[in-house]
Amino acid sequence: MYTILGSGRFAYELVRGLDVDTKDILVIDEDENNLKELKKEGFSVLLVDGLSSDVIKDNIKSQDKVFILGEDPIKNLKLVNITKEHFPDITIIANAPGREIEDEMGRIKGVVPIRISDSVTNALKSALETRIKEKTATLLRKILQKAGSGTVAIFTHNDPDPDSMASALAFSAICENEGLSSKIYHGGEISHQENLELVHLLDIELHRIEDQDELKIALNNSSKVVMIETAIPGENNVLPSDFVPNIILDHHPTPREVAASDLVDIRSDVGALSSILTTYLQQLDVKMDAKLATALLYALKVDTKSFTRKVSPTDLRAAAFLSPFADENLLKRIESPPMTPSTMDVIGNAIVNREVKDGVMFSAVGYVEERDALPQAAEFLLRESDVKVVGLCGIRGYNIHISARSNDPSIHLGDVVRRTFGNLGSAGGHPGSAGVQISLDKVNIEDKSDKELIANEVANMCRKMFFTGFGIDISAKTI
Ligand SMILES: [Mn+2]
Repeated sequence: MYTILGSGRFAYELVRGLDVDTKDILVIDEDENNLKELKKEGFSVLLVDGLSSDVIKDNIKSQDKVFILGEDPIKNLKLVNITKEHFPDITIIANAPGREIEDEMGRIKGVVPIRISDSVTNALKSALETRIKEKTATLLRKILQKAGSGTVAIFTHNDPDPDSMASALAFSAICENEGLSSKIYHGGEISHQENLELVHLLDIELHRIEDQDELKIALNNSSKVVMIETAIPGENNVLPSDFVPNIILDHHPTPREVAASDLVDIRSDVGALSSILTTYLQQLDVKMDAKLATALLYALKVDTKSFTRKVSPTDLRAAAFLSPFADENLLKRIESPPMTPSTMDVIGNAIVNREVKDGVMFSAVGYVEERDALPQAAEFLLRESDVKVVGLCGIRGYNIHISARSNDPSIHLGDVVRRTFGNLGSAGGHPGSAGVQISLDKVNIEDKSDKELIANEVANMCRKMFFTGFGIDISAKTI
């Protein structure tokens, strides 16, 4: 049985929405007008003089589910308390207009407070959002339908990450759906094993722009130019700074106004651009395949740190939509790509050479074949218990590289390495991950051909500086 106390307009909607027999619902109210309509529709109603303790005791049974839907917060709280006095284990859903009442009701066992007016506002807002999304998707389709002959040129930021690659892939699927050819361009390099694995396993075709001539050709052949996850021409992308693209899609707030001739869609409240592209794919009825769904879902996981960071309802809806299409095995293989033998060697040496002081670990591995081995090894080293910071130093070509990682939220690693190494080369990064690159010229070595000597000198210098950077005093002992 469902008992509804203090009916009003919400009760009317609720009882008609409840998927149960009309005889299983009893509405009790003091206002005859509120009950008239319901009575006409066959619901059991009870008109009372006042919602007194006796009325509640006599008309509710302990197994009932109770809704208290009046609009007066104080009265609702009183009714909750009276009902609980008689039936301590009963479930009550109560309208709690206002934060204070909501908090107070929330503390009572078995009471679920809801702010009905908020729910109404949210429903209205989400209806508006849906409408705006539909309109933007229709607008995008119109823009693409007007694209002349040529290729739609999709530009990501220089060193594309999973989110930009998956979003670019989604955009080319949209183009294909409209009967247009497209090409994805980027300027820099694709690094990180996982990213390379993503490109390789999903067979993503990316074109790297090497020089101005190539850029010119790409732009001349394009019917429309789209910027993906990069919004300011010339900043972290190969486009000229005075260029105006047709479309900009991003999910990062931009420091200044950006301009596109056809469409700008930047939603900085969404965790991954891939989620925004997923919405477009849905709205435009683009056929989803395993490759695209896997790429988008992987990107979504990376950008939201497996749904623990900056997740919005749009991201969750995208994940729910994508997961049935995604290839679980493929996803697993991208997430833990096979390691090269030389990376294994680097990890081995890094473990052997490690030194830990006050939770700070430093290790040096001398010359490395792949620069990417350093961050992978640094991440691995951070798994040692009680270690909160790792700095791993290696040499590649004429450069010293340090990959640093931290799991201590009180430390901003990027700031520390910039302070410590900034005057020798490029150094900086994020709170949890940072990097340093220093030319070998900065190290005082007489015999430049003796690689072992160089490696030792570099290790000593970096070790001393790294520990000192974290305020750890060390004697200049040789590793
Ligand atoms: Mn992103």
